[in-house]
Amino acid sequence: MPETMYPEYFSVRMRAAEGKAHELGGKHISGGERLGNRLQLEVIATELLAKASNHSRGSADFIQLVVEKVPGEELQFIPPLDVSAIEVATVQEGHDKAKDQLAAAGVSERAIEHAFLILNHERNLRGAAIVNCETGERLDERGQKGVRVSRMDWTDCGHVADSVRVREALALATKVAQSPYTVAELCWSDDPDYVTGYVSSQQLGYVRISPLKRMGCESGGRVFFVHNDVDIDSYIDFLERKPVFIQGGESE
Ligand code: WAQ
Ligand code: MG
Repeated sequence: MPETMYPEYFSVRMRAAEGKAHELGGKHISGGERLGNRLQLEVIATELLAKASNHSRGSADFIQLVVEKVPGEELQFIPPLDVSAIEVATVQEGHDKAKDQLAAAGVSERAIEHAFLILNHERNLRGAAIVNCETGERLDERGQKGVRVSRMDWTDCGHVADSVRVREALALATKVAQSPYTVAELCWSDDPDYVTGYVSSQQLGYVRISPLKRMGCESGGRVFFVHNDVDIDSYIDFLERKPVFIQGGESE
């Protein structure tokens, strides 16, 4: 089939570190992954550079931008997960709520405890850890790097009523939940000034929980809980390479 039958789309990825590049031991500051057409490239690149700058985790002196054309025929359009919110008085209560939600989604106590250990760790991953929902075993072999989900974005980049952060997180969670291997996700930010986190799954939707950590804390990350029968290579390939647009929804 001639390529021109599909509109051209590009994946744009950013990673920023302080001190030196990540692979040389620099401190992870910020990352971002977007999707857009040729006309949107400059705006997206500018937005990602802005995201890397003035960051609460530190001052980036290594920033990498990668632009890659994605196969148009693989593009998928999906609606965002439904959004709900739980407000609690303390971080401990937030953790309890998150654990309840994860258990309801079918994640074992062992797996939940391992995930909290990973996210509370002072040395963050800069991507997600993939954890078996029954045994709690970490399945990816990416070490500190983890797995970065990319090639997802909103179709209507134009209006940003909610914060950019919430839209980015909802897009990521929606893509992750789309895989039949995903049982649930747990996330809170590694940014010291952002204490809201979430638990998400196809069934639960996107459940914001605040607070999930204390102000000033730089620990955070993401854990994707997967079924025991996961094909880990194809799962990681889906997370990193499948282009997905999130379309519509009431989250505005
Ligand atoms: N793929 C996999 N893991 C990622 C990705 C990605 N594309 N982006 C971030 N992470 C991991 C990584 O370990 C980061 O350290 C961690 O998540 C946190 O990233 O509804 O802001 O961008 O109010 O700091 C969630 C709540 C906010 C939003 C999450 O995450 C809301 C947030 P951050
Ligand atoms: Mg962050």
